[in-house]
Amino acid sequence: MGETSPCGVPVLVNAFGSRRRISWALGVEDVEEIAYRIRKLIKPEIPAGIVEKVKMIPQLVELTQYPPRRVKSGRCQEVVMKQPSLDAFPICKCWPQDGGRFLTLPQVITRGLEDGVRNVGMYRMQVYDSTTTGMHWHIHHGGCSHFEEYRRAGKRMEVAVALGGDPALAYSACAPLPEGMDEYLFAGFLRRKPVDLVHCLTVDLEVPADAEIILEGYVDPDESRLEGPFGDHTGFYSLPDYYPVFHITAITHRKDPIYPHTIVGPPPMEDYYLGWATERIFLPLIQLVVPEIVDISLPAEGIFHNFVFVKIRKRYPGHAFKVMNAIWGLGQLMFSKFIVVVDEWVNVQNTSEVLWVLGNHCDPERDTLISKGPRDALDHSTPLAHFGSKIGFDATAKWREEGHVRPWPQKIEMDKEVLKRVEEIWRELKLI
Ligand SMILES: Cc1cc2nc3c(=O)[nH]c(=O)nc-3n(C[C@H](O)[C@H](O)[C@H](O)COP(=O)(O)O)c2cc1C
Ligand SMILES: [Mn+2]
Repeated sequence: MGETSPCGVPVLVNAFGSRRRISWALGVEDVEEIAYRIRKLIKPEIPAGIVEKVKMIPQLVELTQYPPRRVKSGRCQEVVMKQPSLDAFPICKCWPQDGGRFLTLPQVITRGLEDGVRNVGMYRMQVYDSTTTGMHWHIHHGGCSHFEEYRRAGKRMEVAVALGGDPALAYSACAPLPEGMDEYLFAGFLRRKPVDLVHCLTVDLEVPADAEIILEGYVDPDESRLEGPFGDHTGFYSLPDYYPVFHITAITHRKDPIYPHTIVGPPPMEDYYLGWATERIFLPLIQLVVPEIVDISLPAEGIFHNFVFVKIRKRYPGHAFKVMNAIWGLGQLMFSKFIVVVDEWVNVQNTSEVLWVLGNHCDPERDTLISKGPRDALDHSTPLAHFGSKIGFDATAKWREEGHVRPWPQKIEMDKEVLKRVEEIWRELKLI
């Protein structure tokens, strides 16, 4: 995992690359523990007695302890490079046709011109030379939305980039938080400890004190440059396109920095596990708005947005279509290209089971809904960039009220008694 590069700086790659690793990175044995904490917070079981109610107060007060804290100094500024240069770091080229070397795990920090609220997003950065890079924020993302504000005002935008630090920081940078919510506040919640921030040296922004490496600089609204190609997490090269240029004004780092890196490509790669953590952690929040959703799965083959399998507790005719529409309206789930809605008994975590039910339960004409809207910037199948169609499949059992007048069959299941008897026989024969 930790390799020392020719420039002497070790590379850390694949730190998030399994369910166990991403859980450990977020300080838990299983990310479901975080989902449980969120569920408790948004739906606390208010006890009846006054004494029990008072006992709940510390749990609620805990929330107020997470906002980031400003500190005077931090390890990320132990060394200030006299001549800032990216050549000091082992920034890698990943795939043969890549347009160059890319920073792949940067926390890109900006501040809104209008509301002053911080955004931290993970947007890859192509190295053009020792002090300039690309800034590949997609049109739908927070960094780009801040940049638009600066463009309208005709001003340069200051940007800081943090590499490393508590893994909760990098995770928060790629988590689909609602616009206007500070990712470092969320990181504080995840690690149950505020994120310490220090002020930058050449820009008016704050960065995590414990980060390994900090790049400070700016983007100019009047400048763009061809970025890519890049072997992307879709499993295909994303095509070259014009993006803003990041100019570095300072680089600071720890005394012995470690350079964090990830390689994306045909799934599953490391980013799949970051997405999986999001699927688990954000489920309680999705359920707050769409409570009939029992579970959701974004299988690796679907690179997050292509396939979304949803298990619902169906209560009324057309319910599956209501859920599809809700998902298309929910934050970054708006990119969901193929949604499959199934009944409560289906295990959406098992792709094979979902495909089996989809094939059996779906009449393509009656049970599909084609919609239109924003599509992921990396999707090369849309006729136009960023805009296209989406389809939902209602793979629930159909009701008479939904126009299905024929009887609906039962799923084959063995009698419990028979299963028990067979197990007994196997035990007698010492087969199990
Ligand atoms: C390894 C990795 C690389 C990513 N690269 C990009 C990228 O180059 N551009 C982009 O817009 N989003 C990229 N993303 C996705 C965003 O980080 C993610 O959608 C995040 O929620 C955006 O946050 P925001 O809404 O604050 O902008 C990447 C995610 C990961 C995990
Ligand atoms: Mn954001």
